[in-house]
Amino acid sequence: MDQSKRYANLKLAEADLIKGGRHVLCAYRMRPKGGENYLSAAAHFAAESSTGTNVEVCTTDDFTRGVDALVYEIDPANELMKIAYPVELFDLNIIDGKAMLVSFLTLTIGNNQGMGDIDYAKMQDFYVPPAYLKLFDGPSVNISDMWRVLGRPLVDGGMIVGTIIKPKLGLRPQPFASACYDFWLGGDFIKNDEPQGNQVFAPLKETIRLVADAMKRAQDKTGQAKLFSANITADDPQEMLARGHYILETFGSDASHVAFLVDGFVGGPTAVTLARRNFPNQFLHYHRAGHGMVTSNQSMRGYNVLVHMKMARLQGASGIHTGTMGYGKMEGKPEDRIVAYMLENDAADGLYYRQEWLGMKACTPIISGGMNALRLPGFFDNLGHSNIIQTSGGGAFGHKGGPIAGALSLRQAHEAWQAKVNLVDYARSHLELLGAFESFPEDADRIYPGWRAALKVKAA
Ligand code: CAP
Ligand code: MG
Repeated sequence: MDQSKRYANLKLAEADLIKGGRHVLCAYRMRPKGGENYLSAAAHFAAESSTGTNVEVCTTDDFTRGVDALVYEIDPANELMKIAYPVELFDLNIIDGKAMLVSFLTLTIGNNQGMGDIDYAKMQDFYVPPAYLKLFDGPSVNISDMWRVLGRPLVDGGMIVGTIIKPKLGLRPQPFASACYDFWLGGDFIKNDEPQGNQVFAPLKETIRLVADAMKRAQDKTGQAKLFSANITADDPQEMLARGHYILETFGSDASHVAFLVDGFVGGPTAVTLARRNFPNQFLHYHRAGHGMVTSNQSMRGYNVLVHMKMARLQGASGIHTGTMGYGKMEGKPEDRIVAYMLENDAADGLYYRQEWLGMKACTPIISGGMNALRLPGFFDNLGHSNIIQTSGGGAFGHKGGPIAGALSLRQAHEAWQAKVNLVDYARSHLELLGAFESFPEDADRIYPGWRAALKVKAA
């Protein structure tokens, strides 16, 4: 059934829709099943994503038609479809009238992801009007609050030197806490790896108690504040609350040094919002493990990284893993920097829409995945700044000098970049950085050809 008469209006101008402020706009890459008319398939997609189904129903009245989602632009040759969703369609809390991301997901990338006449549809960008934006929590804290704990400037405080305790799983409480202590003697920030929690060989309550003690001893030894991001993800909200409260009680006077890590993609909006609303003083560290199933370029459905990041900022993530933009081990390219700008600026251009964040706090890019000291300068050159949380697991624990040297090599690489000194020159007077060249020779050869001769290091 062709529903384009009702669910499409190609005369609508995007500028008018934005000026009107009553529509969420979504751009999709969509291909109809073979032989389907593009506009008809797009209209059906809009119907299923708002007030309709595949046939007219007798209960539809004029008010219903007034909140139809409308296809307002199509470009079949480029598989582009844009839909305007009236903000009235989205579900709001009964407790406080605030918006919920789960409703945005259910409508804009819900049933429409499996329709018989659509080959695929993947959201590329979306625009949130002020009337809807103000109903989201947004971040309560971000990197500025971490800089405050670290005693740094609250603006441009620079890279937070971080790691992930590796191996990903398998350490019992004492070796885990010892690894934390060692890294903290050179670094600032440690996170649980995304699956670390309460495994039988590492009971959370014992591990956290030892980590809190390790933090105190590392702070005493270095005279510097240290930070820990503890994973509180769980299926049951009561479990998440129990973990969060236990962790804060155990860290006690160092509670402000604790972030809460939530595996936000697999845990979903409820897990993220539980952390955001029950622990608003803690940096909400959004780990995105699993996102690749929809965001990868290999996936033609779901949404891309840009959409994922915008959703995370709306939900109130203090920081989210943003990818390494081609400089680390995960999928990515230098142009992905627009994703970081969308997280941290008060206005930014997405792929199809300019988003004004109207003072909503910035969400901090967390850069992780195959990084080490040698890869940092190129990453910062591409991004244009170093106000990020950077976590190197292999880049710290794979350093020939161990985690302390690994941490110091990361810090030295950042110092060199800030001072606009070439890393090879900086390594002449910084042994831990020199050690990074020797620890990651393939990277060194690729990024700094001739480094051996320059630093008089013989081939292994
Ligand atoms: C990195 C990491 C991160 C991924 C996340 C891992 O470890 O801890 O979870 O990088 O990717 O488990 O692989 P390494 P992203 O530093 O040892 O690579 O940040 O892109 O979500
Ligand atoms: Mg990890």
